Amino acid sequence: MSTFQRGKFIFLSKDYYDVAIDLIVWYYRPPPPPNFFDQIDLNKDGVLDKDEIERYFQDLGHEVPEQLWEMEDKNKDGVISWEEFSGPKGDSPPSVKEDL
Ligand SMILES: [Ca+2]
Ligand SMILES: [Ca+2]
Repeated sequence: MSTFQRGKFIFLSKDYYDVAIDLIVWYYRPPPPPNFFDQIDLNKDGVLDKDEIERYFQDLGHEVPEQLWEMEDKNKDGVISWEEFSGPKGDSPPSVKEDL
């Protein structure tokens, strides 16, 4: 009787253990969101400048699209900020230390 209960207890524990492992694996799996902004922003200053955009399209073997700056640089300051960028860019702006 006591042996049976002991065995059952171990069986249940292993089940819970497996579920816990599954949850941990699920929780810590690397997130796969594409973040083009981060890829293009080579100097990691939180904005995309002309050099970075040109280099990015050069690597792709394409010309920089004519309307790109018109469409993306909404405030016309010559750089594309994370807020302005319309492509995949992750969930939050890059952590850049800025003067407040
Ligand atoms: Ca940059
Ligand atoms: Ca801008």
